[in-house]
Amino acid sequence: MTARPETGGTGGTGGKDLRSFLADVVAHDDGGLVRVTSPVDPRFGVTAHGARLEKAGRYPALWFDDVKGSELACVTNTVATHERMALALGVEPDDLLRASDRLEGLQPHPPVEVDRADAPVKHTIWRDDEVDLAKLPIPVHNELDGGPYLTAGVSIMRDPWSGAINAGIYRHHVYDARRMGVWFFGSHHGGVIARRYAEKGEPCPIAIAVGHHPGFLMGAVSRVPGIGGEYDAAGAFMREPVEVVRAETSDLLVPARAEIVIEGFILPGETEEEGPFAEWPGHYVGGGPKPFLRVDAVTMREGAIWQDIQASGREHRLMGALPRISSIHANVAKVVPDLKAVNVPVHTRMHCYLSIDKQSDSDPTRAAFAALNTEPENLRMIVVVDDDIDVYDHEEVSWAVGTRFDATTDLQVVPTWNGPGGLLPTTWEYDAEGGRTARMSSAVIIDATKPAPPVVFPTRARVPVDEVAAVDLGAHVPVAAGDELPWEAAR
Ligand SMILES: Cc1cc2nc3c(=O)[nH]c(=O)nc-3n(C[C@H](O)[C@H](O)[C@H](O)COP(=O)(O)O)c2cc1C
Ligand SMILES: [Mn+2]
Repeated sequence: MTARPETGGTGGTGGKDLRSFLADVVAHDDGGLVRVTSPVDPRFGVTAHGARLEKAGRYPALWFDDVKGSELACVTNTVATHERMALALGVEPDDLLRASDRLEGLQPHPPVEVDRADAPVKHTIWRDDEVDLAKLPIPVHNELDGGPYLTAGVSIMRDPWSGAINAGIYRHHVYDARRMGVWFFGSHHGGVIARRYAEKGEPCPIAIAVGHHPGFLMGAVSRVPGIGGEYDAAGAFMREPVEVVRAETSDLLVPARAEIVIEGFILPGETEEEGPFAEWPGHYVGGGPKPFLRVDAVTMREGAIWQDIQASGREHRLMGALPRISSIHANVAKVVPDLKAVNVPVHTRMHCYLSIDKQSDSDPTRAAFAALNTEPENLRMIVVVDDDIDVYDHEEVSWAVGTRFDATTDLQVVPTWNGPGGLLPTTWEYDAEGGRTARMSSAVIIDATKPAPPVVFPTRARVPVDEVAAVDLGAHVPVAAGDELPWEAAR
C-alpha cells in the first residue's frame, strides 16, 4: 500500500474527521464534491439528485446548502466510489480491494480521551425539551419509506456484562421531535447489548455519532470478533487514534470530532412500528414493531454538517462490502493459511469469492464455512476458486465455475443458514394476502477448484505471459474511415 498525500486537520492525532476528508476530496479528486445550491426538500430531494447522477454513471459526493426546514448543510455519497474510498484509506485505487484484504500496515489504535474544551462536538448542546430532530436535515430516501431515516450514524453502546464499548451503524426511523427507532440484527452486538439491558428492565444508553471520517465508519462496520473493539479498528482505518470525549447523559465515550452526537436511551419493553425502509438488497423487507430511543441530548460542532448515506444506493453497498472483505480474509486465513484473496462483489453482497492455493480437498469447504461464519446474516453463496483465478474479475470467476465445477460432486447446500427473518427477501415466506412469516433460507458452497495434488488436471490454455508483456503497442495503427484499406495498400 502506498500512502497518499493528505491534507486537513491539526493536533496531536492529526485530527481526521469529515471536514479533513472533504478537503482531501476537493484537493485530490477533481469533481468529487458537487455543491447543490438550490433548495431541496428533505423528502426525496436529496436522494433524487443522487439517483439522477447515478443514472448518468456519476457518483460525486453531494453537498446540499439548503435542505428545507433546516439550518444545517447535508452531505451524501461521501465515499460512493472506490477512488474516494481509496483516498480516505490512504491507498491507491487499484490496491483498494487487495489492500482491504490484508489490512497491510494498518495497526489498531486505541482511542484517546480529550477534554470537553478540546472536543469540537461540544460547541452547541440541546438538552431535553430543546431537542428537536425536525431541525436536522434528515432525508426521506425511497418511494415507500415510512419516514425520514438516519443512515450514516455510528451507534456507540456499552456492554453491561464486560463494560466494553461497541460501535456499529444501525438504521434509525425518525418518529417525532425526540423519538427515533433502532433496527438491530439480533446477532449484531448492538442487538445483543440492547437485549441485555432489556432483560434487566433497564434503559440502554446509546449515543449516535453523525458525520466523521470514512475510516471511522469503516471501523464501525468491520466485523471485529467479540463485543467492542470498533474504536481500535477505526483507528486502524484512519491511521490515527479516534479522539473521544465523555457523553452528556451517560458514561459513554463519544467521538470528539463527529459533527453531531445524538444521545438517548432505548426504553425497555416499549416498541414502535418501524419501516418500511428500502435496504441494500434492493427490496422492502424487515421492519415491524421495534424498540426506540428517547433522545435526551444533541451535541454538535459549530456549523455542523449532517451526513447521509443513500439507502440501497452504491455507497451503502460499498460501505457494506469493503470492511467485510478484510474481516473475512482474517477469519478464513486462520483455517486455510494458503488463502490468496477474498472478494465480496459490490453489486451482490450476498456472494463471496475466495481464491486458495489448494493443498487438500477439504480446504474449499473449510474456507467457505469460515467466510459464512464471518458474515452469517448476509452471505448465501460462496465460490471457491484456485489461485490462478482473479476474484476481482467476475468473468474469471464465472469461467472457473463453468470449467472446474460439477454440481453433483462440488455443490454443497447448507439448508438452514440465513434468517429467520431479516433483510434478505429469502428469509421470509410470503402469502397471497401480503402477509409474511419468518423462515430460514439456505446457503450454497460452489467448489470451483481443481482436484488437490497429486491429481493432474488439464493445464490452462494461454499465450505466454512474457510474450504478452513484450507486445509493442506503438505498432498499433487504427484504420479510420477514408484511410487506405489494408488489402488495397501497395505492398
Ligand atoms: C449503511 C449501513 C447501514 C447498516 N444498517 C444496519 C442496521 O440497520 N441494522 C444492523 O443490525 N446492522 C446494520 N448495518 C451493519 C452493521 O453496522 C455492521 O454489521 C456492524 O459490524 C455491526 O456491528 P456489531 O456486531 O458490533 O453490532 C449497516 C451497515 C451499513 C454500512
Ligand atoms: Mn461489535
